[in-house]
Amino acid sequence: MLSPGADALRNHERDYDALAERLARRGRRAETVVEAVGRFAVAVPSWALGTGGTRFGRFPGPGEPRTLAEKLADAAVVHRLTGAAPRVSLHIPWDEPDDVPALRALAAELGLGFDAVNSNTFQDQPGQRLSYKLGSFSHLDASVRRQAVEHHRHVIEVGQALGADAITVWLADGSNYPGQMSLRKSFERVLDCLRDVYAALPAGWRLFTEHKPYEPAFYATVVQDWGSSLLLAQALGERAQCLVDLGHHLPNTNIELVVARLLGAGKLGGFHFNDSKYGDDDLTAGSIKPYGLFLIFHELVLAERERLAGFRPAYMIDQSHNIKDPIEDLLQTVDQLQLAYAKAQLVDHEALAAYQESGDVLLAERVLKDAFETDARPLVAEARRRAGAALDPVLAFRASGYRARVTAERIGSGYVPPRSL
Ligand code: PSV
Ligand code: MN
Repeated sequence: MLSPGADALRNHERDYDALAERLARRGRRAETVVEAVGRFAVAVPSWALGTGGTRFGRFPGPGEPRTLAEKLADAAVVHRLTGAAPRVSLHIPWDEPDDVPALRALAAELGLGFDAVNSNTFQDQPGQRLSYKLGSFSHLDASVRRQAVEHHRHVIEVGQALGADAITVWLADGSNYPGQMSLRKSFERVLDCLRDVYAALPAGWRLFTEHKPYEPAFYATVVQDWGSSLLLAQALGERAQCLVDLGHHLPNTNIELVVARLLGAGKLGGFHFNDSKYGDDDLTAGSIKPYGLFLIFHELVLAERERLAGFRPAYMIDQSHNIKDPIEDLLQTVDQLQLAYAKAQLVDHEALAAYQESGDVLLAERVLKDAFETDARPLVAEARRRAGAALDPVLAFRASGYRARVTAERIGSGYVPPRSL
């Protein structure tokens, strides 16, 4: 247990008791929510532990991890302080392990495991034989497609050796101009290649198809929307499901509705959590549209309560930490996800169903608002306290001196102290 200090603990207990009493008056049990939050877990992406880059440059912070082992050490801190981030999602080849058994042993020592592995056929790698400039799975040249499939087989092998049980496939394939490629046939070629990858899945593995409307293919992306993603998952088979990255939607898309549709089809495989204002901004989850995040979790909690067939979502983060300390940003993110989940647990489902039935629009909406507007932070803090984690992960991290310690150790991490702020 991370000692929060006597005052902080006493204040927390008072806040928790007051909230529990208030909730009891509304017929909700604080205990039930705390237990549910205690079971919530989300994977940390290996690529988010270093500072992200923009087209304007990359500004690494002090003490950045230089190696995959150092990334795991940082991920373990996120887990220790939140109690909710026990797995890491690797991106290959960005984080290709050179000694897989050693990495697996190190992860186990740190109390970590591995979640879905991510492939990369959206960038040409040094020494790569054939270029993906004009696509990977959708490429007209069969040898390029074969190379891309081979890469996926390799990613699965690495994942299997690490104890992962899923692969997420995001393709940048598409076109920048009308006429560049056949809209129909490019999709068929992608499906053909995915069939090969699907056939290579080890027992118990799932394949997640991740869509994105644009970037880098600005005219027509092959897997551009949840409809295309669903077509692929349905054509592939039971172990293929769709992954929803919250930043991969055109402006104003009703993402909770997309989630509901995929749930209804038994094809909701998982999430890449983040938030955005304009596009695929990869900002901290809950930082821009917290009500939207809550409504997504409301759909997930409904599915959980109804024990929906095939409901086993893989929760992962996919963010780019450009100007915040990556560890702190991840701590803030996990906290926001725990909070949205806790609030969704506070919904009075019986009342909601009754208002829906009687057509009382205003009170039905108010049930959701009541849950969303409840300050659920003491419930989340209590779940973390019981897990031996921190009441306030960001403050605990700052107080721990971890960043200063690793800054002294990680010589050559690329950090250049600013001349002035
Ligand atoms: C693409 O924008 C994406 O969301 C995919 O999940 C990638 O694997 C990840 O970001 C990193 O580029
Ligand atoms: Mn993503």
